[in-house]
Amino acid sequence: MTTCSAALMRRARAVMPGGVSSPVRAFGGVGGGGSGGDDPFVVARGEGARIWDVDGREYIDYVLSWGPLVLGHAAPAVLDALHDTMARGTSFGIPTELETRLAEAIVQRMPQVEMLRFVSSGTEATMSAVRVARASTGRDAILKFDGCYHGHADGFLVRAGSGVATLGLPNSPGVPAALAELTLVAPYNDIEAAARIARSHEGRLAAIIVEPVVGNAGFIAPDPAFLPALRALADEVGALLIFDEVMTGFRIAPGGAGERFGVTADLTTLGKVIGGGLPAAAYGGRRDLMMLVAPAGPVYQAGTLSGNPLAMAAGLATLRALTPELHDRIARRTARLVGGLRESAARHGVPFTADSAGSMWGFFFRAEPVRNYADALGSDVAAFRRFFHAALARGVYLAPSPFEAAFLSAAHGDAEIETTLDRLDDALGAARS
Ligand code: KE4
Repeated sequence: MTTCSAALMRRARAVMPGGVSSPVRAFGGVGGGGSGGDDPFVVARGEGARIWDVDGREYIDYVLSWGPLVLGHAAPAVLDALHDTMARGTSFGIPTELETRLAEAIVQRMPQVEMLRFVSSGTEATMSAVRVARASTGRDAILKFDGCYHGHADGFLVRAGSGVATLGLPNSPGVPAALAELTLVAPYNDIEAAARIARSHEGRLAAIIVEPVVGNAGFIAPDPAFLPALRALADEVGALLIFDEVMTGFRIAPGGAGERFGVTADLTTLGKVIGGGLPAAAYGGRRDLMMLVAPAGPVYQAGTLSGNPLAMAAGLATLRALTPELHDRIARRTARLVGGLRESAARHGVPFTADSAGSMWGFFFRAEPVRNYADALGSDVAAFRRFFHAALARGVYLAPSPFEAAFLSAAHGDAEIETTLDRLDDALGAARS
């Protein structure tokens, strides 16, 4: 625990619940939790692949603001775009060309997104996409998957992942039972269970919503047949298929899950990368569905800062820099890191599984592959906690929870990867019980 961080966290806890603006930042998954135990460090600045805390300690960062910073911290292209944009004002609540240009950039990269609406968070994107699905089908129920996290809108806080899983909250108080009952849950990668639930609620199911690659129960890849089967199941029961790509968007393939898996969702939600580190998210998809959204149609959704020029400029600069070649280079380095970690764990005789998709990756302390949330819960969380702190002490910042994913950026060069592998090899040795 660093001294300036400790003092600042004491002040923060006096005026904010747990001293944080989002629960997972409180290190609850690794022994902290806002009670003054292993509290988080307070960050002072970031540049490229690195961050520095308020005591001057340096870390190679693999959380990257939970996904947005695919170019790294303070990327020059993003800063230049922000400087140019803010000189002309920061917000108007009036149409700007910037939001059209970012929308065109997204539509051009993701053919399954024919039209979209910007919002300011992934939560707004997923709640709005579900509203469109319910309006389009006239049905109320949704099917989600155990351990998947789609933001904190009431209906999604049912067996959710990410911070909900980290804090061991089965669901959240404050969500009316009448709403929670509309959210059906199946194990990830279990198409038989999903089909059983969907068919038993035929005529009631508005949408199946899924993380095409799970990043909120730790990193869990779909079985090859899973997403195609969900597409067929949605068509069979007359429900829409929603790919929640808030985390996977522009991380698992230049064109997202549609490109990587060859499955076309009816609606797609995006966030994180498309804001380049500023608050921006979006929902989009089939034109006939999006034309239901006000003012084109009757489905209401609005937002004061939606399409904010600064966020649009940062997102546009990010997507412009993220060429398919750069995407593939980051993906190859991610695979190199994951392969090196597997080799280290094997040398240390540590039960360990790791995987990646593009520039998104994760690991569990468990010998067998993790295919669903139950498997993730069965991993060695105590070993994860020891490893997290051993890595942090060696200048590597990993997600402070076994139920989160990790990321890479364009700023993580070969030198960062090799340094990280050396440090984490040492941390694995130190973390063995
Ligand atoms: P936000 O409302 O946090 O912008 O997005 C919600 C969301 C929706 N869908 C997916 C697949 C997501 O991963 C998220 C948010 N991800 C978490 C990290 N697991 C955000 C970090 C946090 O909660 O502080």
